[in-house]
Amino acid sequence: MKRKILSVLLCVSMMAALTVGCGNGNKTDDSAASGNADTQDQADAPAADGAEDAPAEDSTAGDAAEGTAGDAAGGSSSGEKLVVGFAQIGQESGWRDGETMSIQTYAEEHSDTIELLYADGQQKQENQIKAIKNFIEQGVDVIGVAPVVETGWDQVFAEAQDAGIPIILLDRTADVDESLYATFIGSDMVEEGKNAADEMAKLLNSSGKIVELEGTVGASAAVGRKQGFDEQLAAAYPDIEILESQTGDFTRSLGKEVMESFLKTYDNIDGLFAHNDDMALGAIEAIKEAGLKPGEDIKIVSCDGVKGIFEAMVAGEANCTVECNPLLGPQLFEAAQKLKDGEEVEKWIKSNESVYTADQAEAELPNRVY
Ligand code: GYE
Repeated sequence: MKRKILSVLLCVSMMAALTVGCGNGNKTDDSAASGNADTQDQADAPAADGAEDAPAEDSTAGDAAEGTAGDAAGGSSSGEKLVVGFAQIGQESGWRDGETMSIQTYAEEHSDTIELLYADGQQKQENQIKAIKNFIEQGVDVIGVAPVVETGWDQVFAEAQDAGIPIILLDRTADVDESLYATFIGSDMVEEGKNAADEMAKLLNSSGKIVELEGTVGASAAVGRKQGFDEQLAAAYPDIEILESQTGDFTRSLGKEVMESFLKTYDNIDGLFAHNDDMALGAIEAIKEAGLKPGEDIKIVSCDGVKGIFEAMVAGEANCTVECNPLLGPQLFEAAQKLKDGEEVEKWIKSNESVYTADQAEAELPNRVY
């Protein structure tokens, strides 16, 4: 009896972890916690909190996907509803919470026609792979995945292909043969890196010493942004020197930590390029704690366009953000529906985005939704 209760509890907690992606952590946007209509009750269950704080156990995402898919796949691929399994990376940044919110909100608003199975990979590729395998077992119509790193996807994507389930890559690319995925929906990371270099050059009058905080090692968003930034410096701004470049894993806490060590090593830093705003926000704290003025003593350019960096720009503590649009929910489900209906989709569905500087921040801040 006791065992049965325990297993029911476990199941509820796993389902909660799956459906709400462990909530939105301690990030800013409350709406990120909203799951689709059918799973909202589970999201509200007390067990969801437990799941949120649970250590990143390897099996969590995979098992959770199994737990919920039974429910959701009830009408599933053979039925009327579009059933999409989405293997999210985790909750490393405000940007990612914005993307999760966009996907879950769209599914919730279209719950009469859409069923979303959501898995939070807690930053681990193995969890994302487990979730994809579970989606295949459940026979979803389409699988969406934001690949945490570029490599290591061939086998599981081939399994999906064998099962006749198209793969949509969201926001990050995977280093696989083009035949293994249907489309990539997201930004041009190399372009973002180039834009960041141009903005840094404007701030430094094309000359100075800078440090770089890179994103997750092996993630396409980090690889592309670095490539674009380096290429543009080499091509147009030979007098800007990168003193050191290190990963901050796209998180605020590591951004702060690595910036602290940069500040201990160098006393001549003119600028910081951070691959995302969260790391820049962490670095701003480190710069202030070191007695310097972020945005003045050290110019700051980062990518994403989250609310927090607009606030920092308004406060004069950051200089520029190269926008990267996370609100990809509508495009994800539109493409998935087309694929279910056997229609063609473009191989790369590009996002439209801008560059914002500090002088535009106050006017733009009220418009930011993530
Ligand atoms: O810039 C970063 C997030 O893959 C484009 O991932 C995305 C990046 C985004 O964690 O903040």
